[in-house]
Amino acid sequence: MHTLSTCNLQNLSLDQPGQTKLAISNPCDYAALVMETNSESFSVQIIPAPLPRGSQFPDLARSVDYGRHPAYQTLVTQAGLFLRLRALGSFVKTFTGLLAKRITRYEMIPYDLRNSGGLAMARQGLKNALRLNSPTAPFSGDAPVLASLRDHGIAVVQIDEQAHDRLEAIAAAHFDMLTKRRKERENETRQFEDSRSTVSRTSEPELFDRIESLLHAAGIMDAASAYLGRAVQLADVNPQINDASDSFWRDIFPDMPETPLSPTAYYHRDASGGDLKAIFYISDVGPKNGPFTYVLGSHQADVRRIDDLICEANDHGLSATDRATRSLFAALPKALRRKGSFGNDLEPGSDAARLIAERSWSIEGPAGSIVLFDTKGIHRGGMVEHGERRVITCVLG
Ligand SMILES: O=C(O)CCC(=O)C(=O)O
Ligand SMILES: [Fe+2]
Repeated sequence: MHTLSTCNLQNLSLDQPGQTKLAISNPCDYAALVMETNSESFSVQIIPAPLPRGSQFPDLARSVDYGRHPAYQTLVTQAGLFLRLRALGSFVKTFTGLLAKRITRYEMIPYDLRNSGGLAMARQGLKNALRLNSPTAPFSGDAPVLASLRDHGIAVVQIDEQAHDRLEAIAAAHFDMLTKRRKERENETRQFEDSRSTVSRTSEPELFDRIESLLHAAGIMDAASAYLGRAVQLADVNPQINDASDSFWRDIFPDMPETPLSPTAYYHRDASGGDLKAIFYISDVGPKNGPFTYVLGSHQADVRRIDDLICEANDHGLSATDRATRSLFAALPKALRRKGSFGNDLEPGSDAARLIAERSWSIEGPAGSIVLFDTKGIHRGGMVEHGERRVITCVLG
């Protein structure tokens, strides 16, 4: 496990603020750049990943043998015909829905359009299906954000204090609302989704616009477009609060309370079809505040498209680890028994667990850090042991 480190700082003044034409020769170099939004200029530092770029990465979802796993083994052998048919039916239903989502690139449709439903959303879905997106703007291939994203699957930048303070002030009312909502659910078992809310561009244009202009000015939108090979847009803005009362990452197998928490708990790949996320740290994040953690190089895992789709389908309903969901998952045919959220199921001490530990980068950093990552790489975050962590997670679709 590696934590964020700081080394050689190069201060560069650019002739044209806002441009990020800069090559990093040494992976331990980072640069301070002057960026500009429409109304202000601010500095951005690119934080180097702590390991050299990785080589091929195996498909770790395939490394779990559920037929021999202590929490699944008996469920696999006991599954009767009725349960097997029910599991297969459930899989086919989610898989069909998933295909429709993938054809229309559902996650690329901005929240406001998805939320309105109806014709506007259908039109956008059709446009996506026919690939009628505007082509990517030409972009310098040696820009450091893009280079880090390509090499490691992740790029971390830090914006200066003033730029961060302005964002925090605009987001304050939204975080107050989220705090109130979380308090109301204090006595219930909170799911991960209870820690998040969604900002609508229509109802909170100032916050949405501020984030969008920071992402543009910091070179993140350009890097994302170049990485994905199409013009990306800010699809979702999700303020998020986590604290030590969250339980989504603890008690993995609730019916087996003697099982110690796995060192790879909650590690997963997203089931979103392949987009990027940018997480803004709104509070300082130390080792106990649930730092975002990424397995460097895992974005280049050797995952077959069909296996990825199977994982995504299961992650939409069959990959929770309570006993009832495990029974259903265990009743699937062996070829369908795989998940994108497999970290809970990896056995401590396995080769996969060792590889994850070796290549994990835990991003501890001050408020104002922005973590841009490929959601198909293995990651986790928000597992707060002490205090509170505030972030704004943005989906670039
Ligand atoms: O909260 C975090 O740091 C990570 C959450 C996550 O896995 C995600 O947004 O995809
Ligand atoms: Fe995730």
